[in-house]
Amino acid sequence: MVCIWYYFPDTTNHLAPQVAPDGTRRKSVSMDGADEGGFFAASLWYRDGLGPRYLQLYRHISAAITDGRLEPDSQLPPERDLADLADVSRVTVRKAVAQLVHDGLVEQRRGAGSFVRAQGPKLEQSLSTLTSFTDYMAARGKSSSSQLLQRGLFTPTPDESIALGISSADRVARVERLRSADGIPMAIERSSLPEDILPNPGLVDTSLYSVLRATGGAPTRAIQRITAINLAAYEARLLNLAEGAAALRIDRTGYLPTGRPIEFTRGLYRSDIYDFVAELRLDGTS
Ligand code: 16G
Repeated sequence: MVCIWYYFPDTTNHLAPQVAPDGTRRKSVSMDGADEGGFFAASLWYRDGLGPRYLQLYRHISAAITDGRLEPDSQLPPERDLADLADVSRVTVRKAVAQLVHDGLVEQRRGAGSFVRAQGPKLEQSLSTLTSFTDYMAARGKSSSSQLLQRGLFTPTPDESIALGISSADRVARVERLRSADGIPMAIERSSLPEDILPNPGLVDTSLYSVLRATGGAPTRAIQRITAINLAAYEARLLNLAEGAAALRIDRTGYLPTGRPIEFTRGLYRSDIYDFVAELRLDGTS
C-alpha cells in the first residue's frame, strides 16, 4: 500500500494525515516544495556512508524543527505510516523519534501521538563578559557535558603560533570538544594553549577554565572575532544539523593580566540556538 501525506501549510498540525473526500490518502506538495515523495522520502535525507538510517532520519526531522520548517505542535505521522513514507523499518522510526524526544524537540502525548515541541527562547550570550561555557550554562540552570574529539600536545599550526606567540618548535596543548547543554549539542570548540600553561591537557574534562583557574592561568581579557559560516558535513553531523546549515564561528584569543595570550579557541556555535548580544553606549557615558 502506498501511503502519502498531505501537507497543508494553513493547518495547525502540518504533518497530520489528510484524507481525501473519497477516503484515500493522496499526495500533495511536501514541505520543502519537492512534490515527489514528500518530506519523509528517503531521497531527501538518506545518503550512503553518512551513518545509520535512524540517525539520518533523525537529523532530517531535527533540522526541520530547528530551522522552523516544522512548526511547534505539528504532529508526526504515526510510527507505521512514517515507516512507510520513509521506506524504513518501524524500529528505525522508533529510534529516530526516541532521539528527538531525548533532545526535547518532540514530545509524545499519551493517546495522541508525537508532536513538535515549542522551543524555548534562544540563548543570549553577552559579548562584553568573559565567561566559560560551563559557567554560562550553569547560570541558566543547564548541565554541560563534553564529548572529547581530540586532546594532547601537538606541533602548532601557523594560526596557533601567531595567536599564542609561540614558535613552530614549541608544542601546543589542544583540546577539541563537542559541547552540549542538557544533552543537546551546542558547539564544537577547539582550544589551544601554550604547553607551559596547560602541560597536561588530559586534565581537561568538562571545564577548561576551571583547570586554568586552579593554576592561576585563566584569561582575564579576550578578543573575539565572529564570522558567519556554513557547516561542513562532519561538523553538521556532530551538531545534529543538516550539512550546510548556518552557524557562527568565533575565534577567541584570551590574555593574562600581563598581556600574554594564553588561549586560542575556535568555536562553531549553532546559530539556531545562540544569539550573541553586545551592549553599546554613547561615547562618554557609563
Ligand atoms: C566559552 C568560550 C571559549 C572557552 C570556553 C571555556 C565563547 C564564544 N567561547 O565557550 O573560548 O574556551 O568557554 O569553557 O564564549 P569551559 O571552561 O566550560 O571549558
